[in-house]
Amino acid sequence: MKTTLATFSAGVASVALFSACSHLGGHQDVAPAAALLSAAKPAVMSGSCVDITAKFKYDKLRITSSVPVAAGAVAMSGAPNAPKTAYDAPAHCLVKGVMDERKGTDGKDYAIGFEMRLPTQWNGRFYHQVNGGLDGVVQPALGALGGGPLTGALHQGFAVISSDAGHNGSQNPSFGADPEARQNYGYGAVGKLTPMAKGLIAVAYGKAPDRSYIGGCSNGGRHTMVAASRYADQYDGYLVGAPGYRLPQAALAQVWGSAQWKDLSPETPLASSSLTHPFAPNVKLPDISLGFNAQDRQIVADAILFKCDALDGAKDGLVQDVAACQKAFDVVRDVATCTAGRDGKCLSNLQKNTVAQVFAGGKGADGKHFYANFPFDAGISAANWAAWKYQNSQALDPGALSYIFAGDLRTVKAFDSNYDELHAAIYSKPNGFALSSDETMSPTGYDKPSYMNAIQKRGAKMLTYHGVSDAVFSELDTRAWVNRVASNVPNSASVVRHFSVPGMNHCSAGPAADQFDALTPLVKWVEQGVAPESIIASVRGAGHPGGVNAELPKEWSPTRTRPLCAYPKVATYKGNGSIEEAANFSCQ
Ligand SMILES: [Ca+2]
Repeated sequence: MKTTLATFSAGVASVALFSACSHLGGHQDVAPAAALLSAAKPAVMSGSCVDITAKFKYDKLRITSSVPVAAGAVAMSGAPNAPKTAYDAPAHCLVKGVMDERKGTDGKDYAIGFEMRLPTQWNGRFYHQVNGGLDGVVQPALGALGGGPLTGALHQGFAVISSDAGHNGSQNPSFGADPEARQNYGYGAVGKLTPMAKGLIAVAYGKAPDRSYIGGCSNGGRHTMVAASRYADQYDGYLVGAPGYRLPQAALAQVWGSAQWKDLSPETPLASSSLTHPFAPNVKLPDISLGFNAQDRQIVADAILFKCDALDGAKDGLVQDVAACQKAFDVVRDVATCTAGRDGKCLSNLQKNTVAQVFAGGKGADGKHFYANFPFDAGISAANWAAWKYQNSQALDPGALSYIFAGDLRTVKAFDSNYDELHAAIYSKPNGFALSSDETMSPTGYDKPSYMNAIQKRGAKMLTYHGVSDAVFSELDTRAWVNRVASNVPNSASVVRHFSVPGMNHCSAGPAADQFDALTPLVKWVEQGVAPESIIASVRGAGHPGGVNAELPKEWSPTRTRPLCAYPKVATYKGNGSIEEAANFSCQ
């Protein structure tokens, strides 16, 4: 890591020099420093909630309700008895509506359902909250941020929109049969809602948003990255969490992985399986976790920590130096091999080879990898890691490939698929569709993301974060994308900064400091020109108002904090002071 770091710093220094030269008339190939976007100015809502929506007219829009909401805690989801926020949301106007109501080619009714929450006292900013999974549900437009729900964009005074991305029905992928619904899920809904939302804001406050942001995690991170490639003129700040920016490829790696785990698992009668369907708890799934069970995963986590924990200067249960750890750790070499049965300290050669293959991103008969490799990290021990590898890989990914991700409609089942054919289908154009699944779902030109030049030129910024122990979307894939930006955009650290979250699983959880607000530093970067070097994160220990993380190691302080460092820097222990406090670490 030290060598990489030195190279990186030298690169930044030389770009800075060239930029200085460009003011003197030379080196026009290097982008000039972007103009600083002015700070948003607050405003107060003009008129009542009902008045505003009555005044607002927009093509193919139907407002279904518009009601004032008093300041106070609000429900965090639409589920009955959903928990409420730990904070008071400001007084706001809640507008619900639909756009583009139509009949699909499959005969079903479609629309882009949304809600907007417009605070009475507005901070002058718009936040497009893009949601996770397969969308299909209008999640409350709170602009929730990482970890426990301690803050959110609405709480901070943003006007927030959230949508179902153009179809109704969470976790039901059948909308993929309709080309427009598939396109709306890929990118179209964000494109159609954005000008409408800005128009409603203009009516509500007498001015359009001064600054606009978009953000989400998982599929929401994907939406955000896609928006940067397709709607670069619409947003000033992009908050990208755990982006599934190659969602079809990741889903294929998941389905392939499920078959590898099954091959490792002793046959278990379905009736006695302890694995259940994540969305239908009464439905049992073949228990493919038995071949690499919780104890086995802890063995690997311990071996990773043995090799990598101290590389950042502190044996604290967190592997901060992710890159160095990938070089230092080899699962086949560094985990003891069982000579008899399981003894709680060893794995069989077959187990180790399977883990290595799955972490390599899967591979077809043609030798091509389906997806990125995954980093080894201590969060492999956690429940969320297992849920993605063993449950969602059987219950979610096959359906998504069948209807949305693998070109033409087909039936993909867990365990018995033709992987090479599926892999090719991701890149083929299905009958009746204008784009391949890869083109529909992914940022345009993500292999050479020169579109980030446009973002840079207008002074917009992108902040990415990703849990290193994310089991479905690889943190190394996000690093690879950031590295490709660096190859295509001069002084790329002036437009994108990435923050790894060691130990964290998919968007939250795991043995990690997973509570942080990345939106505030993004706003400061966009509107004040202060580039984030680190973000302070905390664990959710006993009594934490954002909800306790039950998987924190017992020896950690329940109030531990850590800096998340801008890649490629690493949070490094200063050598003295409590290892429970962020102040005793620096980004090196
Ligand atoms: Ca450490």
